[in-house]
Amino acid sequence: MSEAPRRIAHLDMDAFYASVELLRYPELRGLPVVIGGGRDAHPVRQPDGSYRFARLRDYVGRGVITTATYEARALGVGSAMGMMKAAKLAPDAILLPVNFDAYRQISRQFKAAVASIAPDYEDRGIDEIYIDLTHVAGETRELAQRIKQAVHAATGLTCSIGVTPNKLLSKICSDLEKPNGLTILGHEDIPARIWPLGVRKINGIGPKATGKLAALGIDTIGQLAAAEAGLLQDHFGSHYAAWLAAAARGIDQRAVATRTESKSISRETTFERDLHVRQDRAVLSGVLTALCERLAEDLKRKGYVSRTISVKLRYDDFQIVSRNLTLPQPVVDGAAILHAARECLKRVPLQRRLRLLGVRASTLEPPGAATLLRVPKQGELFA
Ligand code: DCP
Ligand code: MG
Repeated sequence: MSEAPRRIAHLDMDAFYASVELLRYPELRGLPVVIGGGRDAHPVRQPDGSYRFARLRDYVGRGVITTATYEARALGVGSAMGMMKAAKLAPDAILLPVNFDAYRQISRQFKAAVASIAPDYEDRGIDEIYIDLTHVAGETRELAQRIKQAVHAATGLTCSIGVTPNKLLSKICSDLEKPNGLTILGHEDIPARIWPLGVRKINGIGPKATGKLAALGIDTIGQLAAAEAGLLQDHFGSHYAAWLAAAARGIDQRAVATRTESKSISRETTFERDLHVRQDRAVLSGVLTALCERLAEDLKRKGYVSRTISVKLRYDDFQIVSRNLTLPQPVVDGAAILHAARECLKRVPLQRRLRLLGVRASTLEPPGAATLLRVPKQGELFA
């Protein structure tokens, strides 16, 4: 059975943890920087306002590097290397501590940016996703560029994307032109682009299998594709041998495991600083309106109307409250969602500062079942 060709993207953020740190310390751009220090590595604010940064050469301990900027990688240091070993290669490199909260927040932001263009994606962890572009309109290169721009606009960071007929090839390709790369290829490009690469580039061939293959004289993916089936079976068993042979030919039927059909759709924002309902009314009002508009776009794109709108707040003490409102008629446009969200807000205490604001649409149904509720423009928010 032949299927319509798929268009699968793999997106991986460039030097992710390090790039997030450079957003906070832009003066470090262009320098070798490694992430992985503990509390000792916290930059110290100087009287003149600048920071004094820890250097790798001063590090003592058994910590390992989580990631490094490309400038540091040029000196031979990188993920999983012991820091004292790395210090011999790059003594002047700047050392920063990990800050997972920041990475998680940016991770959510880049995924939301992708979802605004291509909602079907598979989450593969903090800095990578697969995206199914098969049914997204647009020419492949233009679409991938648009996704890269959306990620950059949302986070200030660059990513690299591979687009091919399947996940296996896309995962290889997103790495080929890092950083800020875009690699698009089809099955016909495999001999020229994929076969010269080392077998280790295939996700699923680890260091052990790489060593065993090398002992058989198989170093490149092309050599693997040309290997005798019997030879592979003898050394790897029939199951893994069959997978190796298929992988080397760029064959992979796995589906992009998008989140299961959503029973609700939500949008939320964590603020840079905690906001006060009165002093920051204008900001909050703008944020709420924007969240409702984006939620409306999500609903329209996914082809739903919603009968229940909820708001979620997180206070500065991290307590979360939510309120919902079930409507007599389903809504889909931003103004109607905003109206419902404001009704919900009237029922939550608003004395504390807010860290997060979210809006959710649930009780989803296809449009047409009922006439949509339209609401005239409203005045004050957070009234
Ligand atoms: N990471 C880690 N330990 C490792 C490898 C990675 O903690 N051994 C963390 C730090 C990375 C993040 O995961 O920033 C993403 O891993 P990647 O392999 O995608 O590496 P980078 O994003 O840092 O660099 P690249 O530009 O090569 O993707
Ligand atoms: Mg990455």
